[in-house]
Amino acid sequence: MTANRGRTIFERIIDREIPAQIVFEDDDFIAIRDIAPKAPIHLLVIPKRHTERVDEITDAAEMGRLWLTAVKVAREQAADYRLVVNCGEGGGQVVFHTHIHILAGWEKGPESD
Ligand code: IU
Repeated sequence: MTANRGRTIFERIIDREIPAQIVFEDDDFIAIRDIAPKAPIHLLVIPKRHTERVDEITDAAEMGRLWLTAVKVAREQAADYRLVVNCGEGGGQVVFHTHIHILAGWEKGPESD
């Protein structure tokens, strides 16, 4: 058995070792509710293939599928939304498995809360 050392929380969620509120899943992606929401709706769209950060994805089709999935999941939740990617420690990234934040649900836009 491979030890869990080095695997991120998101890989453990994908493998169902840790529970999460899953709002979407297909063969390549999973979308969950953020455990510490920074907006009324705060989801994370996570590719199942492990990369540490979004700029490690070099295949245009793979990057396209990631963004198309984020937009699809976002539009199922809200008419308007914000997509955010934190890339690297200096960019505010805390979990080093690529993910896109979907933030939405404010009454009057992101600065209204
Ligand atoms: P970041 O882009 O790496 O900074 O975002 C990581 C997000 O993962 C952050 O918003 C956390 O609240 C969220 N998160 C989570 O939803 N569940 C967890 O178990 C952990 C972090 I650790």
